Amino acid sequence: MSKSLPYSVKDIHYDNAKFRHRSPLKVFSQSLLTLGTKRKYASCSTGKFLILILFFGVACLMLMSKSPNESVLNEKGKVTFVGGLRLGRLLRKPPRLPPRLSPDEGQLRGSSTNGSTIDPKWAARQQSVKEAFDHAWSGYRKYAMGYDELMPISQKGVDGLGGLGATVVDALDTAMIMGLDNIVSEAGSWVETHLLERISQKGQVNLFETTIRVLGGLLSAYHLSGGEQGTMNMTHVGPKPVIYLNIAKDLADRLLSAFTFSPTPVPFCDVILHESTAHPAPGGASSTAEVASVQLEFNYLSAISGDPKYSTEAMKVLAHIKTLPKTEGLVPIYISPQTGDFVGENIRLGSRGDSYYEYLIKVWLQQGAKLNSNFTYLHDMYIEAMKGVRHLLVRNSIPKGLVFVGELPYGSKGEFSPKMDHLVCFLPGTLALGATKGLTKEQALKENLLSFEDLENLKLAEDLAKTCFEMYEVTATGLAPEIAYFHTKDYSEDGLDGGNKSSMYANDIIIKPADRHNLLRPETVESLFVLYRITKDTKYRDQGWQIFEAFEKYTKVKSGGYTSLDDVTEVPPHRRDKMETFFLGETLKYLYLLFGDDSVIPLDKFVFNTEAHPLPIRNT
Ligand code: DMJ
Repeated sequence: MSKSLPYSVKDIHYDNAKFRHRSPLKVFSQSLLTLGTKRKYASCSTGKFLILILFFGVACLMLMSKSPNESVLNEKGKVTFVGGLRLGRLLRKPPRLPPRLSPDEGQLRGSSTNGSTIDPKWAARQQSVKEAFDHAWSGYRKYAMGYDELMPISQKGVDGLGGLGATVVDALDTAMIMGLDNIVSEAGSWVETHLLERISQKGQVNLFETTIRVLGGLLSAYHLSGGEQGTMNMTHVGPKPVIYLNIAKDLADRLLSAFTFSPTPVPFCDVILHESTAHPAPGGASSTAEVASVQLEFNYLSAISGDPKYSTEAMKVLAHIKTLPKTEGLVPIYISPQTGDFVGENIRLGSRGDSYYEYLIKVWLQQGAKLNSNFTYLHDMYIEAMKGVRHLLVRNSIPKGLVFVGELPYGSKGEFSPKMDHLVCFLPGTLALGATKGLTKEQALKENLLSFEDLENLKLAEDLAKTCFEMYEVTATGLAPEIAYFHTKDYSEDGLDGGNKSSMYANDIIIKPADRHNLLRPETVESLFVLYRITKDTKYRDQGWQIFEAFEKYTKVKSGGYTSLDDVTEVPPHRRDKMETFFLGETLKYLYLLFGDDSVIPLDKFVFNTEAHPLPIRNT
C-alpha cells in the first residue's frame, strides 16, 4: 500500500499577468472604486448615477443566478443538484476557450471543404495508406476473420482480447473514414451477425481494452454512419446506426458490472461477460490509466442512449481521483478498487499511466469545455499535471539535448529514471490539443486564446514530437523501439545504440536488448497528425511519411497483413507474427488523416478516444 503523498496544489495561478482573469466580483469592486475616485474630481451627474445603478443590478444578477443543470457527485457517488452562489467558481480563473462554431459536418470525407486545394503529392501518399489498410484487412479477413488478431506469418487468428473479434470493430470506422465501402460492408455485417452473440457467450475481458477498442469502435461507427440525425454520414453501406447502438448498450451493460461490483468508485479491471460479473486483477490493483480512460465512451453512450447510468458510473472515477493526494498533479500507476487509494509510488506517463492524463483534457473538451461547467476540475487537474510533468519528469539528453519525459519509479523523493516508453509519444499530440483546444496555433494566437500554461505546453509538445521522431530515425529499420533510455549526466550505457550510425542522436538514445521490439504502435504518428493540424508545419507530414515507408519496408507481409518486429536495430529485423488491432484502428487512421484534408474529423468538433475512435464534442 502506498504511503500518503502530499496533497496536490489545488489552485492554479498563472504566472503571467497578461493572462490573469479578473472575476466579476473584482471587476465590479474595481469599477466602484474607479467611480468613487472620479467623484472627487467631478460632481455626480444623473447619467453617472444611472450607470452605477445599472452596474450594481447586473452584478447582483450574476451573483444570484443558478444553473438548473449544475450537478455534482457526492461522496456516495450519487448525483446531486446545486444552485446559488458558487463563489469559488467565480473567483477561479476559467480556461481560455475557442469560440464554439455551429456544427458543419456535412461533407467531411475526401475533398477539401475549406477552400484549400489538395496537394497531389499528399493525395497520392494518402492513397498509399489506404492501400496499406486494404492489405492489412485482406490478410485479416483471409486468415483470421472473427478472431481478435491476425498472426500474419503463420496465417491464422488468435483471441488475445477475449474473443469479440476486436480487429473487426477496431478497423470499422477507419474503413468508413477512408471510404472503403467493401470493408465497411464486410466488417459491418460481421458485427451485425455475430457480435451480440459473442458478447453474451464470452468469458473474461479487460474493462479498459474492451471499452476503448470494441465499445469505442461501435460508438464511432454509430456516429459516422449517421446515428445522430443531421450531423454526419460517412457511409451508406453496412448496418443501420441503431444496430451499432444496440450492441454497444448490451456490451456496456455488462461492462458496468466492473463498477457495480466494486466497493469503491474505482472499477475492477476484469469482467465476465456472460455472467455480467466482475473481479479485481490477480494482484488486486487496477491500472490508473485503465480506470480513468473509459469516460469518453461511457459519456457518449449516455448522450446517445438517453440513459445517464453509463456516464454516472464512469465519471465517479474521475471525481474520486480528484480527491486523492497527488505529486504536483502526477499520480501512481496503480489504484486499488478495494480501498480507492493509489498503490505504490511509481509515476510515469508510459504504460498504465498514459491515458489518465489524456482523458483529463479530452473528457473536459468532450463535455463542451463550457465556462462554469461541472467539468472544469478536469482542466485544472490536467494543467496541474502538465506543470508537474515539466517540473519533475522533463529532462534533456546529452550530448545533443533531446527533450524527453522520464519516470519516477519511487516517487518524487526517489531516483529519476531516464526511461521513456514509446507509449509516452501520445503526449505531444495531447499537449498541443490541450493548448489550442483543436484550433490551429495561428488562430489561437490571433484570438489571444493561449495562456502562459498553454504556450509552455505547446512548446513541450513540439520538442517531444521531435524526440519521438528521432526514436525512429536512430534505428537501423527506421522504426522505434518499445522503450528508449536517454543518455544524461547521471546515466549512460555504451554499445546500445539503435543501429543508425548516421543519426546525430546515436549517442543520446540507448536501446536495451529487451526493449527493441516494435508492435506497430500509433502514438508517434498520432502526435504528428495532431501537431500538423495545429501548427500546419509540413515537417510533421514528412516525418509521418518516412515512418509509413519504414512500416511498408519491414513489416508488410506479402500474403496479407503487417507484423510486429522483435528487433528494430537489426536489418533485416526478426518478425514477431502479430498484427495488433490498433494498427488498423489507430496507426493507419492517423497516417491517413495526416496526409488528408483538415476538414475531415476536425479537432475542434471531435475527440479521439485513446484507441483513435472519434467521438463528437458536445455543442450545447
Ligand atoms: C492502444 O490500445 C491505445 O492507444 C492505448 O491507450 C495504449 N496502447 C495501445 C496502442 O499502443
